[in-house]
Amino acid sequence: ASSTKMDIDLKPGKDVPLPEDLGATFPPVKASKGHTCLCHPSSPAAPDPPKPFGTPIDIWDSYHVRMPTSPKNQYANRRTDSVEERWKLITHTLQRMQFTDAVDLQRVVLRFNPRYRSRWNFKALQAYCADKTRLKRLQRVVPKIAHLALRLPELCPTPIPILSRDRNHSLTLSQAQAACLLANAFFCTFPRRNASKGRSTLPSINFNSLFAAFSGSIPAVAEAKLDCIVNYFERVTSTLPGGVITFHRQALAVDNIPDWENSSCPLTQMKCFAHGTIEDHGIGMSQADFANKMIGGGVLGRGAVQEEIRFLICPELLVSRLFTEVLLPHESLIITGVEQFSRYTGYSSTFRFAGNHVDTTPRDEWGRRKTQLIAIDALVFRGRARYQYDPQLVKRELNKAFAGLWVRRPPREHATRFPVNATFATGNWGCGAFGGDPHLKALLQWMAASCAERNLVYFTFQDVELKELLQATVHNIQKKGWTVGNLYTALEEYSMYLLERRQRRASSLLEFVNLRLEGQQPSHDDDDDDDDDDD
Ligand code: AR6
Repeated sequence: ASSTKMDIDLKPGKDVPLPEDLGATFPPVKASKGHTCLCHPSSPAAPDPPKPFGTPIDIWDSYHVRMPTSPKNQYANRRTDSVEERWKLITHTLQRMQFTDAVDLQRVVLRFNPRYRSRWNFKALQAYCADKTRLKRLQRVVPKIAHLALRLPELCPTPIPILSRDRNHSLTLSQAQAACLLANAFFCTFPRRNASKGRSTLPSINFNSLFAAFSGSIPAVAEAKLDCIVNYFERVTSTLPGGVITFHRQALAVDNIPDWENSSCPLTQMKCFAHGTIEDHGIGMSQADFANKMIGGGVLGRGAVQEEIRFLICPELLVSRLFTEVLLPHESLIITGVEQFSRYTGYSSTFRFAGNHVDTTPRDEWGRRKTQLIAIDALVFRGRARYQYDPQLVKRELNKAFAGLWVRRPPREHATRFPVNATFATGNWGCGAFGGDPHLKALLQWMAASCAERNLVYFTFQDVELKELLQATVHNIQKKGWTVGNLYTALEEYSMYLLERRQRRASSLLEFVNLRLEGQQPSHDDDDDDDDDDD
C-alpha cells in the first residue's frame, strides 16, 4: 500500500535530519469549474512570471474579492463634491509618492482610508523608522512596492472568487500576482475590508494593523514582523518570482467522513522527533499549519506563534486572507507552492527576523514549490482542558484533521497507479495557544492520517519526554496490530475513565493506552491524591 512507502531509517531516540520526501505528487493545475486559474501555469524552467489567464471583467459582489481597481470602488470627493473612482486616487497618489519617513506612508494609507483617520495608529511603523538602517531599507523599497501595487490592472485583470463556506474550490495564481496583491495590502487599498473583528466572515487583509502598536504588543516582535515583510518586498521587487501557488478549500462531504468507531484502517507509520521543525524538516511533505478558523490568525496583529511565524517567513500565505472565509468544522485550506523568503529565531515574544532565506525546494511540473501546507484549526481548550476527551469533541477534531489530510483519488479507470499521498509533517496541533493535550492530539492526527493513507512525522518541539513516550506507544500499538477503530475505542474508554476519576489524579492518555495494550487497568491506589484542577 502507498502508506508504507516512506520508511525513514531512524532508530528511536536518535534525532537526525529527515531525508527529503519529494516523491509525493500534489493535485494538478487545470482550470475547471472547481478550479479557478488566474494565470497560465508555468514550467519550472520558465524565466518570466506566468501570464494572467481568464476573461478580464469586473465583478463587484460578495462571491468575489472586491478589487481596488473596480470602477465600483468609489469615494465622495468633498473638494469637488462628486463621487469618484478610488483607483484613480490610488494611482495618482502612488505615482507621486515620496517616502522619507513613517508619516509619508501614514498619509498615503489614510488618504485611501479617510474614515480611519482617528482609529488607526502607526506607532509600530514610527518606532521602526526610528532605526536608521531600517528606515533606509524602507526608503529604498516603498517606491518599488508602490510601483508593484499599480500593476494590479495588468497582473490581476480577472475576478478572484471567494473560497466560501461549505464549498470545495481551488484557486491558482502566480507568485507575481500574489506579490502585487500584497503590495496593495501594504497600502491598504482593499475596499470594504476594514470591518471590526467579529463582523466579517473574511479575515482582514490590509496591513494597517502591522503598522500599529496595541496595548500588550511587544515592540521588538512588531519590528520583526515588519522586517519579514520588508525583506519579502525587497526580494520580489528586485525580481518577480516565476512560480505559481494553489489554494484549495476542502470541505468534507458527509459520505467521506470515516466511521471512526468501526474503522478497520490500519495505522500508518509515525516517526517522532524531539528536535527539528515542521518547516525545516518537513521538506516535500504536507506540513501542518496550526491554524485559526480565520486563516493566518493574529499575523497582522499581535500573534507570533506557529501559524503567524509561518505566514511571516512565507508571506505569500497572507494572500489566503484575501479570499478565504472562516473555516467550518469539516473544512481545511490546503496551500501548495509557497516559497520561504525569511529566516527567524525565537518564538512568540522572542520571535525575531534572522535574515534572508533562499528557498531551493524544487518545483513541480506546474511551477509550484513542492511545499504544501495544510491549515486546520483545532478547538480552543484553554481553561477547559478536561472537556477535550468528550467523544463529540474528539470526533470534531478527527474530522477536522481528516478534512485537511483526505486526498481525492482520481477515478480508477484513469489511474495506472495511484499517486503516493505525501507524508504529514506535524506536531502539537492545538496544544499551545489553544491549550489542548499533545497526547490526544498526536493520536487523533495519527488516526486521521491513517484513514487518509498517509504516514506521519511528529515534531514534539524540544519535548524529549513526549517524544520518547509517544514513539514507544506508537511502537506498542503497531505491535498489537490495532486499527483506527481500536484506538478510537481506547480513547472512548479514557474519556469514561476520566469521568470516573472526576477531580482525582488520573493517568495521562498515553499511560492509559499503554496499560490497555497490556490488558491492565490504571491502578486506583492514588485516590487520596490532591485534586487535579486543570482550570
Ligand atoms: N514546528 C513544530 N512544532 C511547533 C512549531 C514548529 N515550527 N511551532 C510551534 N510548535 P500554536 P495552537 C509546537 O500555539 O495551539 C495562532 O494564533 C509548539 O509545541 O501555534 O493550535 C493561530 O492563528 C506549540 O506550543 O498552535 C491560532 O489562533 C504547538 O506546536 C492559534 O495560534 C502549538 O502551536 C492556534 O493555536
